[in-house]
Amino acid sequence: RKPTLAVVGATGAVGTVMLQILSQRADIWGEIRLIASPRSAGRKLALRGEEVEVVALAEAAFDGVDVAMFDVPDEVAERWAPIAASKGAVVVDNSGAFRMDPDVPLVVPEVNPHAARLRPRGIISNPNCTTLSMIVALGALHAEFGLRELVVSSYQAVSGAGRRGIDTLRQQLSLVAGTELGTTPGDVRRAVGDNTGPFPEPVALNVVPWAGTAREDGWSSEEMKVRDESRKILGLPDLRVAVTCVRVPVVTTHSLTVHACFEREVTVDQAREIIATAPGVVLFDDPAAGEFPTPADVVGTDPTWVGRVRRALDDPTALELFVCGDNLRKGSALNTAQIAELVAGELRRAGA
Ligand code: 2RA
Repeated sequence: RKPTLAVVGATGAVGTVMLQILSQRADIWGEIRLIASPRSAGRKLALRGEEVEVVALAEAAFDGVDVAMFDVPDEVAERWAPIAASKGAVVVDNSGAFRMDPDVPLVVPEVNPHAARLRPRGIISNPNCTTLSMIVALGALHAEFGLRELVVSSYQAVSGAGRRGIDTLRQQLSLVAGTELGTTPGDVRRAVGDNTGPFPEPVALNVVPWAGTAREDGWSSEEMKVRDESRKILGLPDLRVAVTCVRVPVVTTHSLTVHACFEREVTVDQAREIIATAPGVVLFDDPAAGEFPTPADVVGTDPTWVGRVRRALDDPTALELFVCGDNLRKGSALNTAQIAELVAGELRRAGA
């Protein structure tokens, strides 16, 4: 029997991409049950060439489910993921609720697939999209050179903040398009008014050095996630990480500049070879020909794209990189689907 999959949070920004991905990837699933808040129950969504009706989140919705993917707010995952697990489903959760729980593995199939097998709570976490947008490339370089330190800046797309983030940028762009705004202090802010949505400042014609919520000593939750999750995925609990997260007026695809320091000397040729051959990573790096990844080209694609590969000018053990990844695909839905496929393979082997 093919396993039954539940998609919880099927109507959100990530859920919508998830349904596309499930329609495009190898069809390993039997029933795929779509679950959302009672408000969305009864809606019909396109999946694998058919219309599938959404059912309301309730305990009975997990009857007979083998794997349940969750893309819901932290507090909803906190309540419902253990319920799904208690009913026998392996949960793959995309919220922040369980990522740092020592009894919950945090999995990137190209980097630490083995970790998915040890899941005492029946829950596997999917990393945050900013971590995911760089970690496949870094995992490959770490395997060869041994990572010692990371200095990272993110350039995060508004869809990281969900549909509200996308709507906010689009509305703001309609208010500033074709004007001369962006030339005097505060003119963009006045044009946009209170319409800053999930962001603390206008994001159109601007960059905002903040993502997430406030943590101790001036750090943002997003910055703490990049540090803590990178350490957990790479199995480097003491990795030194310096990170600043920034929101930019891009709809989808997070970018990062990365200064990565290694245990050994590195050469650009070796680094390029590793990046070019690592599964899930594309090297796109010929600046003289105008070739480097940008969000406008990377959006809608699956791999992590790497360009601007240079050895640090003042440190022969360090590399500089520019990395782009679609935050709704590899950054969320795709990685979740890949983890679910790992679990399905394991269940199949156990039943065989
Ligand atoms: C963001 N990474 O981009 C967050 C979403 N999880 O806002």
